Amino acid sequence: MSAGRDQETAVPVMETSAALASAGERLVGEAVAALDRRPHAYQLASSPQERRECVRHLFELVIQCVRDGHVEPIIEAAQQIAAARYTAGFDIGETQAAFNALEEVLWRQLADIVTGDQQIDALARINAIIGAGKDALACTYVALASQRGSAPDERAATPGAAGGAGGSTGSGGTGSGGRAAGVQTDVQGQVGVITLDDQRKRNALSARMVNGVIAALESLQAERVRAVVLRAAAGLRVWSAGHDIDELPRGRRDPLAYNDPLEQLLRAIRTFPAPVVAMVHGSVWGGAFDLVLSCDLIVADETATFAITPVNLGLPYNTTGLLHFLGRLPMNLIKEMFFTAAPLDARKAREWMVVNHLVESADLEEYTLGLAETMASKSPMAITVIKEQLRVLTDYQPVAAQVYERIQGLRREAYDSSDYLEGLRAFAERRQPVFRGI
Ligand code: KGA
Ligand code: KGA
Repeated sequence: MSAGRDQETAVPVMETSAALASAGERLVGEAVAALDRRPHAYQLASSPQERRECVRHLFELVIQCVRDGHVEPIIEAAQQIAAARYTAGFDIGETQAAFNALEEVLWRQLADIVTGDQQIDALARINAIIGAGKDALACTYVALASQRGSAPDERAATPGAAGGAGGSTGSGGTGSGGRAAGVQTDVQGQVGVITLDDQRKRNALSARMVNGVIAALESLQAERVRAVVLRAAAGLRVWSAGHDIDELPRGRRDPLAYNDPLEQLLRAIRTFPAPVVAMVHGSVWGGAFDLVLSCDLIVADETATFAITPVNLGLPYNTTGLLHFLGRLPMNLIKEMFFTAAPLDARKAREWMVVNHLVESADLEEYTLGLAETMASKSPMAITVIKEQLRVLTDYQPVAAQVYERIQGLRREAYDSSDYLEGLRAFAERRQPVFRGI
């Protein structure tokens, strides 16, 4: 993950940090109490005293980040915690819960002591800091786990797949059946290529697949590649079927919450410090469309189609996701695509400037790699900072707390509804859903 993300929240903040620090012991106590009250399914590695120390440590890091105006301290600490938990054989559920409990208490405290625009700023800052910590925790853990779980790809190289002389190859997922299910990573010169390869499930973005891509991005970042191509394996007709519908919560929980693996992947791509190019052959569905739109450029061939399909499932799409669309496409196209769920074909996608380049299938790979190589030959520092500036400028949408809460309330009504369950059931039963609006 890029360590410098969310630095847009770096505004003068002495009042906030002082106000929180002065209430430190009480807030830590409340967070520990909230943590102890929560039902949990994770492994408890620590004593009550150690849990308190952990919460205090996280609290002090949050204060430091607020004061310093950047998120590196919490990222570094979260990476160390993840590595220690992994080495000791524990999962990270306990630390994630500590982050959540702390977030809850800090939000409450800030809502009490800060008002107006400053309150929004302060809440956004806490959100960004704790989000960065949780991201770093999860990504480090996943990267360690997938390094251990990764096996050499037993399959012969896919014809047409990137790789070859001078390239290194790793695998973020393991095989099943004749064709490896998962993620393959190759490096060609200064360009990394991540290949989605789960024909059986049409490259549905399961947690396993997504974590494989996140781990691949992290390893490519460590190798300092200067551009990345994200593609489906050669020969697949479906680029990706979108979020793994089997893994969507069955009601009463936000289906696209902040920590949903796909959401984590979108953030990892958007904050990746080099250009990420989506190379699209075949159909792109639902959350996979959000994924390709989160890439910096899209190159497609004439087989490409794009659909955004939450209305087929009765799923209230998340606000961050809608902002991704708003940042890239005109409102009338967004509405038509969301309201009809109809695929947009490659020619129309070009007309609407969804894709940067539409090329012949036979040329797709060479063209995309050529484009990536051109970007890889330019100044990486200038590219990184321009990408980050563009992200910050387009992502930063101050929304009043009550407006956001209202939107969440409306979304909750939809994902608590019978229609949402009907949408999921209909997909599993391979039939058209019958929506009743309740
Ligand atoms: N999640 C889980 N499993 C999926 C899946 C998905 N998104 N898409 C396909 N599969 C499974 C499917 O259940 C089947 O499993 C196998 O992949 C092959 O699919 O063999 P099984 O165990 O029955 P299928 O349908 O037989 O393949 P096909 O005839 O080639 O059709 C391919 C498509 C992509 C057209 C079809 O599978 C499809 O319509 N999939 C769903 C596309 C979609 O609407 N995705 C959106 C998911 O929602 C989402 O991303 C969000 C968050 N959203 O929209 O808001
Ligand atoms: N600044 C200073 N001198 C320049 C120059 C520039 N931008 N562009 C050309 N020259 C000088 C060049 O050094 C040469 O001087 C003369 O103009 C003719 O150029 O004769 P001298 O003393 O050696 P040249 O290259 O011989 O002419 P040409 O073969 O006709 O080629 C023309 C172009 C425009 C293609 C070539 O000169 C060139 O590539 N120039 C640089 C174009 C460029 O990348 N500009 C961006 C500058 O940066 C910028 O605006 C910002 C802020 N940015 O990108 O962020």
